[in-house]
Amino acid sequence: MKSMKLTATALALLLLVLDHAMAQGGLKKNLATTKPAKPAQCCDEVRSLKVQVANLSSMLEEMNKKQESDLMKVVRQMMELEKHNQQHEARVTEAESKYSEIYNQLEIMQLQAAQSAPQQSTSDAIYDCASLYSRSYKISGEYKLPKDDFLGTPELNVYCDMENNGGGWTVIQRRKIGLTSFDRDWKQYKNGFGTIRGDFWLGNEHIFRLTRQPTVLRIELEDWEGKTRYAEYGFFTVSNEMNSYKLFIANYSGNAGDSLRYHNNTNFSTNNKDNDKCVDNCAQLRHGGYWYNCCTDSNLNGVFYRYGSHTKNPDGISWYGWHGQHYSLKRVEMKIRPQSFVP
Ligand SMILES: *[C@@H]1O[C@H](CO)[C@@H](O)[C@H](O)[C@H]1NC(C)=O
Ligand SMILES: *[C@@H]1O[C@H](CO)[C@@H](O)[C@H](O)[C@H]1NC(C)=O
Ligand SMILES: *[C@@H]1O[C@H](CO)[C@@H](O)[C@H](O)[C@H]1NC(C)=O
Ligand SMILES: *[C@@H]1O[C@H](CO)[C@@H](O)[C@H](O)[C@H]1NC(C)=O
Ligand SMILES: [Ca+2]
Repeated sequence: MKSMKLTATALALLLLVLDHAMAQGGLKKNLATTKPAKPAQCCDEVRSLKVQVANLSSMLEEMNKKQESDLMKVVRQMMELEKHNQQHEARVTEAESKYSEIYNQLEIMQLQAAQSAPQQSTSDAIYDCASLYSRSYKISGEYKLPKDDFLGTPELNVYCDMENNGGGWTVIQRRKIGLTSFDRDWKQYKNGFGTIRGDFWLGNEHIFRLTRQPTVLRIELEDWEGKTRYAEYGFFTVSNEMNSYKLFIANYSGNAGDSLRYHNNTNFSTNNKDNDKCVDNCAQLRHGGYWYNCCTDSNLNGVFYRYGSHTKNPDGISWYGWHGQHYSLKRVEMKIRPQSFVP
């Protein structure tokens, strides 16, 4: 664009010079009436300038054509990329549904076993994956926790990790597919959303109930290079809704950094409920629901950015203690287990 403008200016200048030369030619002509001279010289100059103008005009035209074709090339490349992206998403969705099918059969068997098991006393109650584990359900997958009148808990579908780090883990959050939006309101964060084998938030109300007994939180992270890190908190609980699901954590260990500490003792915020400690609206800025302070040292419910765009935004799925604020992770899992659990 710039070079085109320059050329246009040059062309204008040249035309000015041409004008000037013509004027001078005219003057010379006037003089010629009194004093005979060589009119051929002036006309040669004008002719050569005219040729140069024609030359410049054609160069300008050529440049315009080239720029147009460059632009078309970029547009075509962008369309190609977009198509590629869509194909990728379709493959991910397809893979997810295949995965679900495979596990469906196994899951039904697990559910039947869990539900036909007799419940004698409260200590035998199935209220999380740890209690299923101690009843010898040691295969990871989706389970249905029965309604418990004594504990006042409703029926709940959960994903149990029965294999990693001793098993008995109830998964409360997962990010791995990236098609489910986590920019949701208070009510959705309260009751939970997403698919239990894919990306989901279990729900603040359920997390509150599950963490009434002393609970351990384990956070597993994976980056786009396939490396993994973890952060574990020996103590984790959230308050009830009246107290805005306020977060308490303690006793960090791990290799990812203590990036939830900054969020300790803060209320939960969503895009329609600003409970953060900031003049800004952190949930709206970071596009998620979380225990926002002012605003983040981690943003595990942020926006899922795919490889290529994962380092460009401040509202991604970040854990500052590992990759800083501008790196959106590829995979996250948050899971809980009673402190008293013995593998
Ligand atoms: C314009 O002039 C340059 C050099 O003076 C020459 O190489 C080129 O071929 C000319 N272009 C046209 C279209 O006449
Ligand atoms: C943290 O760990 C210490 C040492 O194991 C323990 O005494 C303390 O009770 C733990 N804190 C919480 C809040 O669980
Ligand atoms: C958290 O929420 C409670 C009520 O839900 C409120 O009393 C308290 O001041 C809030 N704390 C902060 C730090 O905003
Ligand atoms: C969180 O705050 C509590 C006090 O409310 C404190 O005991 C605990 O150590 C803090 N946790 C971390 C990880 O700093
Ligand atoms: Ca605010």
